[in-house]
Amino acid sequence: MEIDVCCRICSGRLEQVADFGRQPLSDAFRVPAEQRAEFFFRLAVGVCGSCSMVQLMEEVPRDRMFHDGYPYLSSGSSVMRAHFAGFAERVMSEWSDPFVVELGCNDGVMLGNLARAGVRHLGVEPSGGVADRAAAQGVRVCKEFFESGVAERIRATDGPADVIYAANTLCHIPYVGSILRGVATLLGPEGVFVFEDPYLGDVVRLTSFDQIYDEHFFLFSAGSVQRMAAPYGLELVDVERLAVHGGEVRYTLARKGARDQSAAVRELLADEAAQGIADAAALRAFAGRAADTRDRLVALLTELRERGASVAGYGATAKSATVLNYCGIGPDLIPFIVDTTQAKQGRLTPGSHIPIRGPEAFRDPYPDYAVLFAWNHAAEIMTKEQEFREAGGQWIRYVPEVHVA
Ligand code: JHZ
Ligand code: SAH
Ligand code: ZN
Repeated sequence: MEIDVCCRICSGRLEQVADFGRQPLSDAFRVPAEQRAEFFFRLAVGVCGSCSMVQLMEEVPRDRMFHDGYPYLSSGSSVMRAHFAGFAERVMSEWSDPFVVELGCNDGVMLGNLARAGVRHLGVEPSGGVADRAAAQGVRVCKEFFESGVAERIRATDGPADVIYAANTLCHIPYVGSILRGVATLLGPEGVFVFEDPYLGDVVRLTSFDQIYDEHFFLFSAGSVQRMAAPYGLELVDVERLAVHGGEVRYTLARKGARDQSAAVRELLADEAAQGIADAAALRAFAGRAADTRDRLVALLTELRERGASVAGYGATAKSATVLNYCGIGPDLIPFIVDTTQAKQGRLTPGSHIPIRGPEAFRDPYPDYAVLFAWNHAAEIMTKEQEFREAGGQWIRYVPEVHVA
């Protein structure tokens, strides 16, 4: 049954366009002996008829997702380490003696670069375990959820920020109004708020429905971001398409009137309008393609099991929770998943209860097929795992559609 849900940006009415059913917390990997019942919520997506923001219909309380045991480590990919080092380099070349604040700095993958260069900075990171890792490499970090009150305190003690940065964090925050109020408080007159998140256009184009899970509350587009920023005196002044994490956009906001809007913003806005990027009908079609992917993936894995082929999963991603639980895939179809994150190893995937093993299990011996759940890191993983292919192994991918290669 569909109930009336209001947009978290403008209070407009949401129209439901996709339903991925009952889902667990995507990053709640369970110890096998755990007796407590798992937390589930309804993963459905709606689009606002007024401001066009695409968002979840149900919110998961933030402390259930982000806590001292939060397992995701941003430094786990060499491509991402280089990506964030590149951003730090850019900040250092564009600003002299800046104050940089990062929301969701995780293990310090970006701020570590600024800390080593002696740039004044502060990370705001509520997940204690990853925040400790950032601190261990010299990052100044406060273990809190950023919101407007925290921004006021930082402004009072450290002064205005030149750059506020948030990678794969803003889209995680349903209470985004408090964040933007905080940004408006903390940002210096010429400062910029730069954030990057999965791009609605790429998710729809690639049918990457696994970008939708508890932590990804919003799916931004240039149009919805521009409308979201306006009430806080902020303007969208630049956008940049990023290839990382399966297709993202890096948005730059500045105080109204402080900077000119780039041609890239006008082009992306025009592009989105021409495509009808947030049309309910287009989003329903996307949901239909996701259902096709589910049916084909389950059919393929079932056939492989019947043929007696061996299958493993590669990358116990947060994204995989949506795939596994939406498809009803368990250890009968994928007996184990390998992952380099120590905190995930020896545990079970949420909801689907597939054991997670260290990367050495992959070649002991190689399976016949491997489902690439970390498909956004395909280039990095293919390079590292060339021997798997040479040994006759084949990758199973499901973005943009199910295929074996
Ligand atoms: P990866 C998380 O999503 C959660 P996930 C979060 N909501 C988000 O937005 C993004 O990150 C940024 C492993 N791995 O990056 C490490 C290998 O085993 O796709 C990770 O567990 N071998 C904050 O979890 C996982 O795969 C490898 O060679 O979907 C990758 O997770 C590499 C490169 C990774 O993000
Ligand atoms: N920036 C990193 C980390 C992304 S993980 C990267 O791109 O890889 C998202 C992080 O946001 C988590 O570490 C989580 O603890 C943090 N987070 C969630 N809500 C937050 C908030 N209100 N303020 C600051 N960080 C938050
Ligand atoms: Zn709205």
